[in-house]
Amino acid sequence: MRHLLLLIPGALLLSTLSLRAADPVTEITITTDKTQFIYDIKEFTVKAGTKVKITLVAPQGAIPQPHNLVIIKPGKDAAVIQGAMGMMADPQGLAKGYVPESQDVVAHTKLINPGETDVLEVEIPAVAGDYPYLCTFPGHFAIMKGVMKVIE
Ligand SMILES: [Cu+2]
Repeated sequence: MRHLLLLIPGALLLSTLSLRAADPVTEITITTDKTQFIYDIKEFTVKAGTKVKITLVAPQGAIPQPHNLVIIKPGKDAAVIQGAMGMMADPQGLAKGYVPESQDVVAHTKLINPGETDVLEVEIPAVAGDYPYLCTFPGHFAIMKGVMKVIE
């Protein structure tokens, strides 16, 4: 009995430490659909000022269309979509992943094809709000989208 009492504080301390170490980085895997231009996760929540590691997965056997994931500042999705559409006439559009150079883009993956993955590490902005994410490949952004909710 005496031994048990002595062990408990150590165990508590250890679990507190490991929770703290794991806290700042949220890991999330977002998979593109095999037949539709959609993500399996359309909303997730993270704390302002932390980090999120997003693994974008395009499954094997999906229809041969490239996808990316572009995180955008609140309310700026229309502006970024307009920029992406402007790149359709740009011979370098595909090479640039159809991601416009814009202050409104927080972070983005590269375009990936079926069977590929890309990992994106994002420093979550300090400002809370709804950050849209979408695929900027032409024709996809209308439905291939979600929201990263940043909370205080
Ligand atoms: Cu797409």
